[in-house]
Amino acid sequence: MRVIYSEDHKLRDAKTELHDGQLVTPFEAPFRAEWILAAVKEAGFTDVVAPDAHGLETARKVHDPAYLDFLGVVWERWVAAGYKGEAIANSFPVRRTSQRVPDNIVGMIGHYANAADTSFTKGSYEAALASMRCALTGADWLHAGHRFAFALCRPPGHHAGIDLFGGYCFINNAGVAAQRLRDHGAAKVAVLDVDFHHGNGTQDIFYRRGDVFTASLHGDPIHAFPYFLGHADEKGEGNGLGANRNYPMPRGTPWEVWSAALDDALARIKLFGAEAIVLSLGVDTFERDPISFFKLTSQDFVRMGERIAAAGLPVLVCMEGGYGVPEIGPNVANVLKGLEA
Ligand code: OKS
Ligand code: ZN
Repeated sequence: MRVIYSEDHKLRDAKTELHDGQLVTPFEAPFRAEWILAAVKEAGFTDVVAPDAHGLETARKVHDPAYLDFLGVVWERWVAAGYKGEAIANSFPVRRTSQRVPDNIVGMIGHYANAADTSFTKGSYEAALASMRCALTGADWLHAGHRFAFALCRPPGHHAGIDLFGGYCFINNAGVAAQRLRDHGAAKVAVLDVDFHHGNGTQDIFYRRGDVFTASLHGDPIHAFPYFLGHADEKGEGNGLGANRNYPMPRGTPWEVWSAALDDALARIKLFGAEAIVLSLGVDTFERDPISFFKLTSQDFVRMGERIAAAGLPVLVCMEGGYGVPEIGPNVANVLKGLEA
């Protein structure tokens, strides 16, 4: 298992997250990647490399190029406007409003945001690029004939849509990696999202495409972020009809229920004919995660890896969520152990 990790994740070190009516220190913080890196090394995954110097060519195939341009300039525009704090969207295009992009930076950031929790800060763009490069380097590792890679992506990516950031995500690392695998010649690819939260960005990117199957297991959006997407009746459109599958689950969901959904998703990925799986791995399904409500145990993460490996496909693991508790590291390492078992 090759691990791809960049120190540049530390450039994303926001001080504010709008959470339950207060500006708090973000859950998605640099210590997460440090703890995960330490735990996977400790578990024997010592083949750790830095990402290759990829540009934005692949990202431009899954994101709106104007959105990527926005990510590159938003911080300097915010500073030039004279604002002192971190850049936070507070006004959004919603029902019955124009989708024209405002020139005003407050309007522009609202246009490109799907939530106000995620502050944009100095260094966030550079960190997001490094995170994307980890995923791309992992995709290249699979293309070179290897069965597994772990892209230790930070910031995460699965809430980043075609032209939207939020939920701690800016560039959809898993989506970019899936595109890279397609460009390398894989006719069909699957993105399997096991993070506690629905992969709304990934779904958005591939919803009308028949070449990339997307499946997400998550807290029911009636109760959980991202609230507005992730229901079981969202099955894809046009060429993508039948290539999206959602498994919303209730509070307190344990392994027995969760793993039945996993088995169904894996069966459909096989039936679809995917040649590789990009695994959006969040360990916020853990029973003591501070912002989620499933009941997976540390041992369940080993089983998760084993079941996914049993599908017999190459797997690129991309890091998504998992917060607060020291178990995030061991839980990630357990998935990797299960994959290689
Ligand atoms: C509100 C918290 C919003 C939850 C964001 C979820 C991020 C995540 N302050 N996505 O997978 O873990
Ligand atoms: Zn999550």
